[in-house]
Amino acid sequence: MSESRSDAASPRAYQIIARCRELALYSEVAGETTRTFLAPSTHSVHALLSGWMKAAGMQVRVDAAGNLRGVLAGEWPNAPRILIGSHLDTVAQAGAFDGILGVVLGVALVEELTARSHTATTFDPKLPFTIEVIGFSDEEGVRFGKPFLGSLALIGELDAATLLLTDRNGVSVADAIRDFGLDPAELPAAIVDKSACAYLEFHIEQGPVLESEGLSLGVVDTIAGQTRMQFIFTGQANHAGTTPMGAQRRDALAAAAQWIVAVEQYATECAGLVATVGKVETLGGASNVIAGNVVATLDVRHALDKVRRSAIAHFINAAQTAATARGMTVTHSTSLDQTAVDLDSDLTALLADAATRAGHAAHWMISGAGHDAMIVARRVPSAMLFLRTAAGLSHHPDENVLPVDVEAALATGLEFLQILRDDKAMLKRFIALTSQLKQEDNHA
Ligand code: HGY
Ligand code: MN
Ligand code: MN
Repeated sequence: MSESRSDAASPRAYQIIARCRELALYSEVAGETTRTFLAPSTHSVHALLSGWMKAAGMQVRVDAAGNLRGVLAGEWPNAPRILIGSHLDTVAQAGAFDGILGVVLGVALVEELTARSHTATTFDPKLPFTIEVIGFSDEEGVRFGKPFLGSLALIGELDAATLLLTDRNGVSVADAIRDFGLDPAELPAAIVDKSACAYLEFHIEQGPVLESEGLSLGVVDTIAGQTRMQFIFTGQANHAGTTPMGAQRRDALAAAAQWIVAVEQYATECAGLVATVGKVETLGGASNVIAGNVVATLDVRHALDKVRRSAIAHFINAAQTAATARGMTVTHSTSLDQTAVDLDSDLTALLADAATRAGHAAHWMISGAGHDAMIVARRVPSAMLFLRTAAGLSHHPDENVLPVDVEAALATGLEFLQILRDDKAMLKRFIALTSQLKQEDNHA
């Protein structure tokens, strides 16, 4: 069922888009949107979002991992807590919506709720739950090569080894936290409140599916597992003009090139698998020098972990073959090995029901992109609502969303909260599910 794009969108939808574009101006590189973990520009993002959060009646803090946390208290202390969040960091030369849209939409939901209940003096929405909107400090993993630093802190898994990771300037995660004016010793206070019982993440789809279906919204049943690796091809730098072609050359870039084509070919022939060599660096490269050392990244994803793992074994062999053929060596390391995550089926069904009640079909789909929800889901039942991405383009400055789709997401979010507000038994189920997750984790 495709939906007309002509549905009217409220001023709130246009405001949400405008706010995302305003936040996108805060960047560590002028003229583009590049904002990595706790870059100085994050202070400005925190200030702008905090202003909107406080104006909506929320208490605001920044936790020791640099997550921005806005809380609208429920009717009574320790009321069940609904988390709504996504990430504030971006890839290099990003668009204006990946991550940040989920945070701005969370704030807009609270504004809608409090605006509807605004009395002369205070915001008093009398909600049977607390709402916590979270802007995670790092999901992309660009600065330290390890993603999800913010959501790992939320579930208490930003561990000592991770704090020691260093960026390309030798700055550790712990020092980056201190440089931002925070204290790593305070990380335990970043752990999600035990009253949390549900997590909702709005996010652009970042792919072509909803666009091809002519739909505004999708709900995510599974987030594909992903592995991020680094391969180092070690050959022999030599003179490009005097070294004959063939056995005397140890050309690391030629070996990497053969491997990259093999990766692409295998992935193309394996249904549902994606494999990407996104970055290749020739160490000390020059046009008249045969490449001696090449570092290449590899990103492999699939909804089934066993398919992803056999693909990785194949790629390691292919690298070995390309190196051995040239009398060279190759090594590899893994910076992320994240299993596929099924999101909570009850909460996702409730979200799909909310979309229907808001007048929108929600397409059930797999997410090829990773999201904070796959981390939060370890502790709290989680669900994701996807918004159509114009032309399926993302991780690109031209990334875009339609006002009509933002409107659909906002209406769905309000219906989602209304269902939880009206159906106490439903809320109790998610509270029970959360404590079950905690027990499973304690026994793990
Ligand atoms: O790359 C991803 O999966 C996401 O954009 N972090
Ligand atoms: Mn991204
Ligand atoms: Mn994202």
